[in-house]
Amino acid sequence: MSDSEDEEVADTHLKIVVLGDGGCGKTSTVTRYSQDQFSKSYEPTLGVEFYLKRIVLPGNKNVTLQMCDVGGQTLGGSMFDKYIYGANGFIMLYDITSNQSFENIDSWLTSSKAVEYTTEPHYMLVGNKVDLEHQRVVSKKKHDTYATDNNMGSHFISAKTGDSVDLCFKKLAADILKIKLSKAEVDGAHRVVKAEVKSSKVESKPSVRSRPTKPKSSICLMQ
Ligand SMILES: Nc1nc2c(ncn2[C@@H]2O[C@H](COP(=O)(O)OP(=O)(O)OP(=O)(O)O)[C@@H](O)[C@H]2O)c(=O)[nH]1
Ligand SMILES: [Mg+2]
Repeated sequence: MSDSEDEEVADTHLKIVVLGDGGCGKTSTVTRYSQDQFSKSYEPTLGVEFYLKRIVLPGNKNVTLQMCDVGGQTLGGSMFDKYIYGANGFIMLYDITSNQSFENIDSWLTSSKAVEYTTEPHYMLVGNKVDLEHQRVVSKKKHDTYATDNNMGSHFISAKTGDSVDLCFKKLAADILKIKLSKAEVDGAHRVVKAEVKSSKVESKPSVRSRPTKPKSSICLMQ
């Protein structure tokens, strides 16, 4: 084995900071991405929490993402600048069912831009909770206009189902490193969503003596 085969190429390290109002789903998003888990309960994050994930980008580029999950109550706090120091990229998260969380993106953006960076960070505007599409109050048009006006990438995700979560982080990392993702990588990144469907099938000939039947459930796959 030659020396060059022994040599380990060091991972590129990127700091990705997730910002947004309390309850919009920041912890849920990074937990989904790093551990593939989701919890329905809400425990507000105090200060900041860190998560790591190793990914491989096109060209066999090994990247370690350090994700900083910043609590929604830290905006305007004395530690905020320290949490976001040295960020390479920001995920500006809001909840598509909360107008307030979208309106407040402006405050998060202004605060994050008040800090000095050696290299200008990339920004991604991300609408979370698309599994609650029927409760959407922030229109796609409003989202798109804001992202374009502020030179941000744009995604819609669901931390609950995992829809587009991987793609969102991967795309941000690729943008920062100026790596182009292929169409197949982008299209193939949408995960399969499993939804339980209650069957409303009624027995055709109910017998008076028969016991009441429980509703049956099956798994519906959507892509
Ligand atoms: N339906 C649905 N609920 C979600 C989704 N993401 C998060 N939630 C729920 O929203 C609540 C808040 O989620 P968190 O991830 O704790 O919110 P956060 O942004 O970290 O909040 P802070 O730590 O206070 O800043 C929890 O009850 C989650 O289960 C989603 O994609 N869909
Ligand atoms: Mg949190």
